[in-house]
Amino acid sequence: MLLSPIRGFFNTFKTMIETVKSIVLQASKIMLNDDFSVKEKGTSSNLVTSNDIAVQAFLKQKLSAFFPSSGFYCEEGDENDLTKDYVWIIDPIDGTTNYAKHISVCCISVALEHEGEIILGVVYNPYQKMMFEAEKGKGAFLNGKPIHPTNIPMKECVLYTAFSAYEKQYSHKAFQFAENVFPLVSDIRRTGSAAFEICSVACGRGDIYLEMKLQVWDYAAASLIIKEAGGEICDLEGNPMEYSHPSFAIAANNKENLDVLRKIAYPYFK
Ligand code: LIP
Repeated sequence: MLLSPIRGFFNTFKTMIETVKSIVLQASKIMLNDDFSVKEKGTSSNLVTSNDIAVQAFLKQKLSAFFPSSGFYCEEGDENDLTKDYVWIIDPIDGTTNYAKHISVCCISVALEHEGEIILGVVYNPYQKMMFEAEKGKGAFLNGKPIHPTNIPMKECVLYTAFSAYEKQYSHKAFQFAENVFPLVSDIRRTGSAAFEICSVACGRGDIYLEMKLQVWDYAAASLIIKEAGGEICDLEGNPMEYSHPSFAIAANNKENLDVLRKIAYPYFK
């Protein structure tokens, strides 16, 4: 396995994921500092705070030192580069609107991409001290305990979904879909953090998820976590998630619900 020399090196000290979790925990201290400024990124619903920038700079500095030949692809990116062999895909604060309004559902999301696949993912909500993690082929964990999605039918499922806050010209589709799917599920939730919602499905705190036009950094780490937990995730066409461009994301506790949700959604969003 290509990673083994790298893993060999890092096993001398800490495993790669233990080091990444340690760096994310250190970065969360910046996030928990309430003294930050807020700016708009284009529209009033698309915000960035000074702590998004500070968390991202810290993560880049520490991960570059730890893995010098790696590249970065980050939300507040300046030198984004997916051409390196190993690329860190980072959302410094997923759920920035929540963060700016002191709503405690926001996460640091760090993924490691290699040859088009996510091989390591960490999603951390410091307010609820929830550390989600996964390495390819090794299962998924919440605070060190193995996690798995529910296995219940659609009518008992809680659906996480969103309404295209950043591009409101698409919101009518999202609301039409929500109104028509609502009778087929138990209830709907919207937390404002894609990474947190997909990880919540991975650990059975909610059951299915759908969102249009997500950025890669929103779902990269969480997409590995849900797969390693035994859940499912795909795009609107039913294909595996891509990490080189924004995507539609559908996630579910099992394949049956993934296929049903996708077939319901397709006419609204195709
Ligand atoms: C957010 C996502 C959320 C989505 C927002 C935004 P950000 O990420 O986590 O689910 O609805 O439009 O993309 O911008 O806070 O990192």
